[in-house]
Amino acid sequence: MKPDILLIEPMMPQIEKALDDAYTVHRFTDVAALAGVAGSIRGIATGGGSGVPADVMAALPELGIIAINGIGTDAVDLNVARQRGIRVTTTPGVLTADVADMALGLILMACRGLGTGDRYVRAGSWGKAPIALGHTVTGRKLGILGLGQVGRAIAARARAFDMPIAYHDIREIPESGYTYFADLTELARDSDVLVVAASGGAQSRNIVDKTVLEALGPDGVLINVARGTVVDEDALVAALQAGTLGGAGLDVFQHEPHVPDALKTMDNVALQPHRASATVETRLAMGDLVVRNLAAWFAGQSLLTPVV
Ligand code: 8YV
Repeated sequence: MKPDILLIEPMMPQIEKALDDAYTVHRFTDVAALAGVAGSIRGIATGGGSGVPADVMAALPELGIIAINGIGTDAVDLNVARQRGIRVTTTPGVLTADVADMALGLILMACRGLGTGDRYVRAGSWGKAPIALGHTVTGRKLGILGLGQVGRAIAARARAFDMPIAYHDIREIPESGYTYFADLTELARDSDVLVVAASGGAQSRNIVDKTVLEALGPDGVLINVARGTVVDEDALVAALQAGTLGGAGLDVFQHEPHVPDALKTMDNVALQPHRASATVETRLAMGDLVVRNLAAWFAGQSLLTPVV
């Protein structure tokens, strides 16, 4: 008999097939629908943004492993997992390059107005109406909030654009060679572009606040490829509306899939639907890690990429 697992977020067809081959996969709709099967579910596959709602975790007494198809653990209560002896895995490494590429893409979109130009051509405005000039990316000062694997990959790419690089993190990372700011507001004041690459969760909630955005300033650009919760979204919208912040490039939001309407009307803002890791190649590699971590746990073997 195949073991029962719960799939909270859809994955690529090849990955779902591998799961279906090995398990009886219950596709999540709501917690009430779990009533008949809750007692037999021992594993969960989920996304970094979706995580595992607390009531779902509480409803599964036999749960032993949560395999996250992503690197963010902020939507899974790791303390409860530890207390209950539930293992948790993520997919580190395989998505770093794509997420960093997205950060650079958003910098180019926001500064050079690539979305604006695309809309202008499609609307047939070329030759009929003027279009605003963009701003140079090369040489602009880059601040990175969170110098983990993704932050460093963003820095490596930005160096090819001759961008001087500084960062803020919980602690200095001297071997990085980049300029450290112990204070996030000071980093923002020193930066032309501030990229958020920090983990979500209680410790980082709304740390990019009104003060930080003001320090970034009317010519500054905020990029977020991490978690919407790191940025005070109301303060961000207010700063963009007031012109105290120059622009933004956002892949993540506080209440996905909700995006504040005000942002959708702004030409100095580039928007993406949380898809920094959404390439065929990376999603296959991520899915493969999910499948192999689940298989290892059900076989009683060492997990490949555990966080708990
Ligand atoms: C994915 C993410 O989009 O890595 C994460 O934590 O949020 C993203 O890579 C997500 O995990 C898929 O739902």
